[in-house]
Amino acid sequence: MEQTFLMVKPDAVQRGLVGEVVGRVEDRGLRIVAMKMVTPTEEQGREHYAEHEDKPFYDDLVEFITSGPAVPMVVEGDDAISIVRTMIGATDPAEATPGTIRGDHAVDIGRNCVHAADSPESAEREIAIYFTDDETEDWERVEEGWLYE
Ligand code: IDP
Ligand code: MG
Repeated sequence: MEQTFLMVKPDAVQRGLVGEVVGRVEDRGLRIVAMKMVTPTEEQGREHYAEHEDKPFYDDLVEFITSGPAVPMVVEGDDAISIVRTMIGATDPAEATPGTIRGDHAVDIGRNCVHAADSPESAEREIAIYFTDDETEDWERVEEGWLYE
C-alpha cells in the first residue's frame, strides 16, 4: 500500500470539477484517506512548490495556488503514486492525453486543474504541508471500530 498527495487546484474548484476528480479517484478503486477544502497560505504555497523556487514562474505559481479554495487529499492504494500521476496526465495540457484529467479539462499550463506528488519523498513531504497525522488516521479508526464489530 502506498499513499500519495493529490490536490484539486483553485481553477478546477472554481470550475466545479471537484466531483469529477474525486469520482475518478473512487472509480479507479483508490481510497481517499483524507480530504479538505482550504485556501493555501503563502507559507504552504511556497513550501508546496519549493522545488521550483528558481524557476521564472515560481511567484506566479505560488500566487495562483494561494488565490482561492483548493481541495488537497491523501489517496491510498497499490502503486498510488504512479497511478495518480498517469491519471492526471502531462503537465502541459497540449501534451496531455485525452482520458486523463488534464487531457479532458485543461488548456493552460498554469491552470492545469490538479497537482499530484511524483515520488514517495514528495508524497510524504506534501501530505505533511496540508494534513496533520491525526487527519489521516480516520480510516484506521473505522477498521478497528464499530463497523466490523
Ligand atoms: P506537475 O504539476 O505535472 O508535477 P511540475 O513540473 O512539477 O509539473 O510544475 C508544477 C506546476 O508548475 C505545473 O503543474 C504547472 O502548473 C506549472 N508550470 C510548470 N511548467 C511551467 C511553465 O513552463 N510555465 C508556467 N507554469 C508552469
Ligand atoms: Mg510536480
